[in-house]
Amino acid sequence: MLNNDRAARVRKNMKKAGLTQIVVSSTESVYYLTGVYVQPMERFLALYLTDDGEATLFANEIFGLASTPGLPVVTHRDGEDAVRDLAGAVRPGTLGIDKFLYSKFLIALMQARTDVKPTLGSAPVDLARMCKDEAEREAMRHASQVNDKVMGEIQKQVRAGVAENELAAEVNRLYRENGGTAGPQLVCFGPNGADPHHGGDKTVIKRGDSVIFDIFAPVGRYWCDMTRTVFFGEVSEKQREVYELVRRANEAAEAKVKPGILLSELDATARGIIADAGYGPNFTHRLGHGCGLACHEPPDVSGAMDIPLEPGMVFSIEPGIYLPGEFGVRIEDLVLVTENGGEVLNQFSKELTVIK
Ligand SMILES: [Mn+2]
Repeated sequence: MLNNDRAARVRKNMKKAGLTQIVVSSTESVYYLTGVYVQPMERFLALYLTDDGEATLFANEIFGLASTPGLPVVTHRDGEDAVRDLAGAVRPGTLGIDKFLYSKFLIALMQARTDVKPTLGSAPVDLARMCKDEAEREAMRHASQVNDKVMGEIQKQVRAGVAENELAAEVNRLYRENGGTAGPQLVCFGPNGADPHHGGDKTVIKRGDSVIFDIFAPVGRYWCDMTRTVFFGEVSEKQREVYELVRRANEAAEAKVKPGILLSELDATARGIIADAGYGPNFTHRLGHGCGLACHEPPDVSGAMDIPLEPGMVFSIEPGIYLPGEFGVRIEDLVLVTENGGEVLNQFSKELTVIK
């Protein structure tokens, strides 16, 4: 069934972008518009949407979508030309293409229809997805409540002799117990925390380590994503200083969240606090990323994004300081932009915590 409210928003965005027809192929975007959730792997799935009301799903018959109520579905079989039917349906002229459509399908489409001019066409759906509607806001709140609970449980399991990958596996068990799905959790001890994307390996905890938990999973269809850093056994003066600095950067950026503020201003706020203390070069990534049906989705929260916050946006605020060979600290919450401010979706404490 086509979600008419969402399709109307996408069509409005198409008009602004000067697009009369688009092909939507990412799993999340097709789900957003139709409620159909399929991960097609190497096979073909595409929703063709026009500005004048047409909406047709093109899908491999193996997905079992032939009788989807309220949505025409054109199926093909394995071994057949997967884009044949779509190529027959699109109109001459400019055609917006999903950024995630495989080039093998795009090139086949271009060869079949030389009168069609493909252009990047994800923005109309991305911009609609960026501002969550009421049902989505509730789903995001729920996912982050689950994350708060998982964070509380996993911190109780920090103990002498434990390895990163044991805790990572336990995080996934806790997600499954609470309606979430497993994934590659980031659990980093001591110097491993200086690599922002270090995954949990066999490293065993040592007294005085910082312990980063960057944990994320879809709960239902919507993602949570939160990071906390704690210390094991004891905390040094330098660790304390860096921790409080990151926390101040996180809280200062969160306090600024309201409609109209630029995304780049949030990044500048956190980055300025860290740079003023001399750690600018050690904050190596953007402040945050949009989160929703995908863990990472528009908007970027970076210095390059001079676009204003709008109600319904959900993104992470996750400053970090990374000291190679020593330790790392990152603190991350998801924040929802409300009509007149910001709602931090994670309630889990940011007080400096030393686990004995
Ligand atoms: Mn994140």
